Amino acid sequence: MPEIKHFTADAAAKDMLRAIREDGAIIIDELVDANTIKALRSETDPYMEVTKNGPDEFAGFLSTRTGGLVIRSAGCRDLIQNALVLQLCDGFLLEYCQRYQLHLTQIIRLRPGQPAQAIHRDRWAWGTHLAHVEPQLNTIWALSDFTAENGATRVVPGSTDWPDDRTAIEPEITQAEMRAGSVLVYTGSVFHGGGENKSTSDRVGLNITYSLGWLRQEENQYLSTPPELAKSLPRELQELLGYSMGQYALGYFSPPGPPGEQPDIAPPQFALGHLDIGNALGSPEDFADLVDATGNAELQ
Ligand SMILES: O=C(O)CCC(=O)C(=O)O
Repeated sequence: MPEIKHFTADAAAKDMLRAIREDGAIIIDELVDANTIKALRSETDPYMEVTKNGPDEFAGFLSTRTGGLVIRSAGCRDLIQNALVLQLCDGFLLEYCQRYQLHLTQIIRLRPGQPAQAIHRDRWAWGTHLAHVEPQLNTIWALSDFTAENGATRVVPGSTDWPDDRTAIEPEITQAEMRAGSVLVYTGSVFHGGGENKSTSDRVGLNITYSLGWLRQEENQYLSTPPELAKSLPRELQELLGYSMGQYALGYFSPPGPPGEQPDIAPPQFALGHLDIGNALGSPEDFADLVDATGNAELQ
């Protein structure tokens, strides 16, 4: 059976990145401690407990998915900004974009009896158009132990460059067994899916994913955390949500109001009260990157 490589938190990020590129997934064991998980769950369990089971087979008729976690949980905010995870995102995603963004936050609870989910690629959220880039890097933090019996995520190591229509067979599939506080880091290209929960208790995981800044987010962060709520967050987190330009000219808006009251063009962070807008379309560096990328001298 193929295996997912396990790392300790103090291992070199470059070794983790190599394994992520080769296998499509790694596990970092017990990256956060039991108290962190307990505190986070005390914030999120009340929301999870009242979340209804999924509406279809893929989401899971015996599964719950609870989102909007940026505002609901300080513990989730810490995990979103985990320094090691962001270092891995830098190494993996900045090859394809100027900025990456938070793609979704979701607590996935597999209840006893939940069958295994169809094996899939997360990048299919954008159809099959993005075969030439790695559009996202994902985490599932174990909020309970993940075991073969309770539905630990099934993963197909080494499947990142498979054609979209290849079906994994059982000997190619392993499971992300890990203790609570550990995190599975996996790409948008690796085939995977939730496992079957054959146990008598819930398997609970926190899915936090990051995508290229020029793509549509799966969880609409502007509606889940609208400006009046996002205002209170740290600047780095605001930018991760998307309250920053995706790249030159990508994401500006025109604040509503009578003629002359507001700037005609403002970057998203203006909506949070950051009034020093400079060139609202982006910095000179952003523009230079665009010109470099297109090789189009006429833009200069
Ligand atoms: O819950 C899991 O282990 C994986 C879920 C998943 O891959 C999905 O819902 O896209």
